[in-house]
Amino acid sequence: MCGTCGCSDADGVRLNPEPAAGSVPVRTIALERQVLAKNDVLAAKNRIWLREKGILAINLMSSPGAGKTTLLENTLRELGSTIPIGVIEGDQETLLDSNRLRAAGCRAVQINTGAGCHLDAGAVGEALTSLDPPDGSVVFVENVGNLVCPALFDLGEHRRVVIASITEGEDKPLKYPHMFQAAHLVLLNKIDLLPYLDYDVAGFSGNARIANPSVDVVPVSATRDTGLEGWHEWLRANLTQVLTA
Ligand SMILES: Nc1nc2c(ncn2[C@@H]2O[C@H](COP(=O)(O)OP(=O)(O)OP(=O)(O)O)[C@@H](O)[C@H]2O)c(=O)[nH]1
Ligand SMILES: [Zn+2]
Ligand SMILES: [Zn+2]
Repeated sequence: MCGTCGCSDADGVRLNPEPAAGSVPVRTIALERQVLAKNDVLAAKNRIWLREKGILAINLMSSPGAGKTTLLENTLRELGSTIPIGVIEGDQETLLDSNRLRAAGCRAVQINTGAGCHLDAGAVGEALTSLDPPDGSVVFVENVGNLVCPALFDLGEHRRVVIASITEGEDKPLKYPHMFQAAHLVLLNKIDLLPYLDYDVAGFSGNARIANPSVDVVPVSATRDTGLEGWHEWLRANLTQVLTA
């Protein structure tokens, strides 16, 4: 468990005991989880640094294995020749993902968080300095695979993209609402597997909009190149917005 984000203590826990027949739950303990003030200060520094260099930073979040690195490999293949792209990789251990992205032809810096379950603004600030991305580029931050803590930590990024995959079930926006509330865009990945699963795409989109009424949901397959035009358009439009802001 993470020692800094509060996920290992009782703050934020709601206790919902099984109700006796005909009754409602007796009590609910609702305590808000605190976002670390120090992280917010460092996130603000990252934001200023990124603005001065005209860099679009995107925080990519999902549960483990939803397809973040595969989407990045695909994006590099499709857009890497027209948009300079750098990646900051977050995983508890290994260089596997940064090696995949370097093999795909992009500069990548790996952060290993050890026992930590999310990236924070301090680590991302150091990685930005090490990555040294060119002005006018896009920096993707692939967060640690986790639908909980990464939603709480501002990294100084401009946009947050959440990837869900259809093998996870339609209910994830309801169970992990903070992650979906934080999203500027939701990509629903692995739709090539739809013929093999009982999965309700419209149901998932409805659940995502319960958490975040204005969010767009784009169904894609990162391995089969399906639906990715919408992702590319979103990326180009957001890069233009940031560069002209
Ligand atoms: N069928 C299918 N498989 C996919 C798709 N995208 C990714 N995968 C597979 O899903 C697995 C995990 O993909 P990754 O890209 O490593 O996922 P990740 O989110 O980066 O994983 P972590 O960094 O470990 O959290 C791999 O076996 C991918 O080939 C897709 O669109 N369709
Ligand atoms: Zn945590
Ligand atoms: Zn990955």
